[in-house]
Amino acid sequence: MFQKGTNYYDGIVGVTQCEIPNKITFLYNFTLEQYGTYWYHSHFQGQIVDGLKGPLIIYDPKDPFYGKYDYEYVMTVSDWYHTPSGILLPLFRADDYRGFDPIPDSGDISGLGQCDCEAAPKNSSCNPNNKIATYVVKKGKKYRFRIINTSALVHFTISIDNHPLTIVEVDGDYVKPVTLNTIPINIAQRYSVILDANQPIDNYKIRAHISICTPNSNITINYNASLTLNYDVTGILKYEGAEDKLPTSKADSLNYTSLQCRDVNPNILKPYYESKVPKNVISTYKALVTFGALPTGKQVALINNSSFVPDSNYPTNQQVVEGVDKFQNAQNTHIYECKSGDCNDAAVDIYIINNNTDSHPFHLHGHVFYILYNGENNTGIEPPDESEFNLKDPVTRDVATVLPNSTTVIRYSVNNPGVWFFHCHIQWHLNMGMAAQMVEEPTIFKNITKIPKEVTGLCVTADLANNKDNKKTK
Ligand SMILES: [Cu+2]
Repeated sequence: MFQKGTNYYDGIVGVTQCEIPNKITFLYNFTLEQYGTYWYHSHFQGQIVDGLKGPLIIYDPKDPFYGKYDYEYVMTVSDWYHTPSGILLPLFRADDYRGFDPIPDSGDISGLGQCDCEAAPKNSSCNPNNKIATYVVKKGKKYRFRIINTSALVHFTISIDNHPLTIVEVDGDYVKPVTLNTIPINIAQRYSVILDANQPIDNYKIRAHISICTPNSNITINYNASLTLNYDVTGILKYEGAEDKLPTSKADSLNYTSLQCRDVNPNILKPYYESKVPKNVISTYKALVTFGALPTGKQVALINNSSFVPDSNYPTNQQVVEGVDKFQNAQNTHIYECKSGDCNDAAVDIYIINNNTDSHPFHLHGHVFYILYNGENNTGIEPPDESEFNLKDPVTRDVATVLPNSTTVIRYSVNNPGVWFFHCHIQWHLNMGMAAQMVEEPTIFKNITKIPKEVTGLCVTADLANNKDNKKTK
């Protein structure tokens, strides 16, 4: 969300607040300036893995697609770990761990998934007879599905047999309708699609295919799950009047292999409302994304050779407000202010230069960005040719996938003073430090911001709670 004027309610430990201690209630109180399909989730430790997340839908009274559909559904797709993050994360972040990202045990559609319980981790709860996510439709009606990928690790390709899907919204912004049979959706991305229930009354398969876009090896945590995981998560599109039985429909053209770990081609998405790409680029941030190791041997993710470590007791935005203007390397700060030219037209370019074989869904807080350039597979880290940038009609998003050994270039308007988190949305990569902080207009931010006591108070409370815990263990 934009969080204009309320950067301190953006929810990131070490960036905009201290953690909320156990048993403390904290109210996020902010003004909405956006409409569309969003979701809320924790970024603290591995809480997202344990399910601390949910959809957040904001209805637009002037939605241009009202009247183009009759009903709507929210459909989340996600991976699911049967082992709590409290066990997974310490194993994953141990100095001597040499495997890759922990593998989920199953996938689900709107919280319902099927799992081979024989293969589930011992002592984990597993229901072999879970219901299948079912969406009931009436023949002759049209439905808007708001699809959200709330995973920790995996990418999905989604299709519904015999039903093409017309995209009308991407990450909260409307686009000119585009009809596809299969929708690739990376972590944290959202699509609204319109489905026409114009087929014979029957049950049709919803197919949500899992792709793991990072390598694994037999020393990866939960590696066995990669062998037993059901990569084809299914749901049912059930017409009213259809029998209660499993669908026997066939996939019409399930062409997911070419879409795995990718976005919907940004070149086919066009903004619904004309918008002018800002031209006064006041700052360019070249973010080289790599993996490496600390002297201790601990594996880390790096941006420009620095692994992000949050200052959990003194959030960056509080530091800026108190006049701090120099930050440690591990803070991965990028600071910019508009000092010349038309500041209403000011913009920042981020080159996400991916120098490894994973693909990464990068997310920027506080903004939507234009996708100027989406590099293709394995073209290396050479700088992209600026003449290929789309400055005319690029789609806006807030999560973009950067492909393996490729560069993606995004641009956003400098219109929201604050400290904005920029990070890979693969939870495990975030835990490894694949993140940076955009310090936007610090002078203005300092002058206009008074951080509420409830927010700064969290730091004191967290301190007290930690001290108490320390005493207990002594
Ligand atoms: Cu990543």
